[in-house]
Amino acid sequence: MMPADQFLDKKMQKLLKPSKTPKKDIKHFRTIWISDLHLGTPGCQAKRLLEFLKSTESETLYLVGDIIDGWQLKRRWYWDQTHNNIVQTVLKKAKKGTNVIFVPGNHDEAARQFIELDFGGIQVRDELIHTTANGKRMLVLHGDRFDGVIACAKWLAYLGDSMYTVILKINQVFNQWRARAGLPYWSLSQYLKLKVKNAVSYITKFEDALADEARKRGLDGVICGHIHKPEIRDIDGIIYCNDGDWVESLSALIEEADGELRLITWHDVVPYAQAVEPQHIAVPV
Ligand SMILES: [Mn+2]
Repeated sequence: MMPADQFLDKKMQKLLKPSKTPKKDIKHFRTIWISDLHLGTPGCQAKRLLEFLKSTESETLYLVGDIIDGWQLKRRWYWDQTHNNIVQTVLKKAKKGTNVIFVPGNHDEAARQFIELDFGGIQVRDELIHTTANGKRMLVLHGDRFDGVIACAKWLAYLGDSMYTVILKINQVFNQWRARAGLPYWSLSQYLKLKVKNAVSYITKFEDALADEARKRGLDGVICGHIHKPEIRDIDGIIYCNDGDWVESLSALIEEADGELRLITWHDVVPYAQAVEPQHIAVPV
């Protein structure tokens, strides 16, 4: 027989285990696209992402780049249990029959050497064409190749990366001061991102470039990530979709059984989501 304390221990462990999403609350989709998770940085909203992964199921799951942030990990190691759980959850999905496809981005470009290989049921691909249930042919890629800053000068992007780290530090101190003065949290990095990158024209140029590429190839649309701006819109007859990110928007692109493409956020699928907004830490695209 089991000693009483050991028995109680087991009981307690069971009670303390985080509650699983009940089966009836799991949302099913034909396809899910997520990108820009930036695992390996404190900016990744890992808990929310894990909740999202556990609350959804799909025939195919695309990881559209910047999944693990190699740039940041090289500089400073940040990896906790939640980050492990995310990787394990994705591997488990692959094992249970979800078609998992990983399209590396610029922050996980090290994985680009494994393109065309399969790992633990995960297929690594540079880009591919997804055909929706209603026959739309969509180009799937991360999108950094069409980002002027990154394509022209890699060192400039690296510089931007360390700039953000500095900005984060300043932001922390600044907000400690604001908190003491009784003022609410204000995101300096968000403000600077808008100013420095001249965001509107930058984003429009990016979106147009991707739509052009799809048009050139005779496709119906494009699905990408990279700029951390979730979007679905028609650009001169081309469907432009961006699945957003898990640093700021906590968003995913999904395909319903009938082929309809929609953007959803963590709020839409996690039934026990609290109204508390996560605190955002900027991560460069
Ligand atoms: Mn990127």
